[in-house]
Amino acid sequence: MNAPDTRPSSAQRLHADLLAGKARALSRAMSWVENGEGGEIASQALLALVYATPVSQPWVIGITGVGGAGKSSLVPHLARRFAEGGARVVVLAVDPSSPLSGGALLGDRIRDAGGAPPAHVFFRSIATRGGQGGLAVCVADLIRVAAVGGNDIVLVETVGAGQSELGVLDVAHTVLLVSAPGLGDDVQAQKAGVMEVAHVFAVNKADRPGAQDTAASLRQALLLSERLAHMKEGVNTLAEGGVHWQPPVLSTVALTGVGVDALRTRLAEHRDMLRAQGLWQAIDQQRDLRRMQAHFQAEVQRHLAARIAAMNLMPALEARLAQAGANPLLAAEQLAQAVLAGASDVLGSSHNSKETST
Ligand SMILES: Nc1nc2c(ncn2[C@@H]2O[C@H](COP(=O)(O)OP(=O)(O)O)[C@@H](O)[C@H]2O)c(=O)[nH]1
Ligand SMILES: [Mg+2]
Repeated sequence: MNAPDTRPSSAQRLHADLLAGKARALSRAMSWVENGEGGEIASQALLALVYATPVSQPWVIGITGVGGAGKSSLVPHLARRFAEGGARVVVLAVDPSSPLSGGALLGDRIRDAGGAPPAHVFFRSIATRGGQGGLAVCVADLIRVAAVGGNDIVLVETVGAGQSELGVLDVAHTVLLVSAPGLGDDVQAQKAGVMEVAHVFAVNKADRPGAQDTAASLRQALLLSERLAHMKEGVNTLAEGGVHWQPPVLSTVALTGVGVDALRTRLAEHRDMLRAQGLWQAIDQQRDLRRMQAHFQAEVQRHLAARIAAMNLMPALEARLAQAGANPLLAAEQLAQAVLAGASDVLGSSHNSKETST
């Protein structure tokens, strides 16, 4: 039979395997989406298929806090608890600076976290800083891949400093801030704006001296920020409605798993609150909106680059820049005008003295 056109492409096959929940398909699909490992065209095709697949969105929990607080130690405990409750769990570790976030090591840690390794926990460390759309876009794509793979919960571990990490937290429904005594991280967290976005606080290393003080100062800072958040020009806005969630501060010992059950319970309460208040979908929609914006920008750039090439504008611009006293900003503005107008003569006609004087 001669029907070569009807054979599924490699992207279609991988997508089908992902949907069927086949072993290794999730890992492969993530490599394609994160690094373009399937080749640029096939990887883009896979991503398009992934976004075209109707799926229920997983619960995304962002886990943040300064390095050394115990995030990577805590995450396997949480993943295990959720998996034992019947959920399929994906862990994404976004910490390229730390060799501790390596997938193999995380796998070891979940085994260390007690008993036999639970089924349905998948670990993945994200090594890149994200491609064109940045880290948050990369994570959003991987969450969607996880969703198509039939996963219910995605835990995203990220160091809570810097804009790109804060962007990653935007994709989460629930944000857990992990701190520990002796790191001074309550102050750092406030600086980075993480305190404002966290819903649940864990003071880890509760076996260490100073844990009580860390918890107390966190509670103090939360009370203060809550009061400020609801005060607008001296008026308390809390009464005007709006959802009230009092972020709990819990103690954990990631080395032993003490406090993890309570932590899981409070996280689930936050999830239930989001659902009950109808806020759940808004977060997914926000993520899709940001994803659309990123793709829109990439598309515009791609089209413009193609148009610039077709209009053959660069040689003239480069020649102009090579002249003494060239103005790169002016050249860029003229290029933009020319490309947007689709008129290559903008470059020549709108220009002035310099050309005529040479
Ligand atoms: N004493 C104590 N040490 C802990 C606890 N949790 C983690 N650690 C240790 O703290 C260090 C940093 O932990 P890690 O999970 O890598 O922190 P991360 O950088 O936030 O991911 C490791 O040496 C852990 O063994 C805890 O509850 N108690
Ligand atoms: Mg870590």
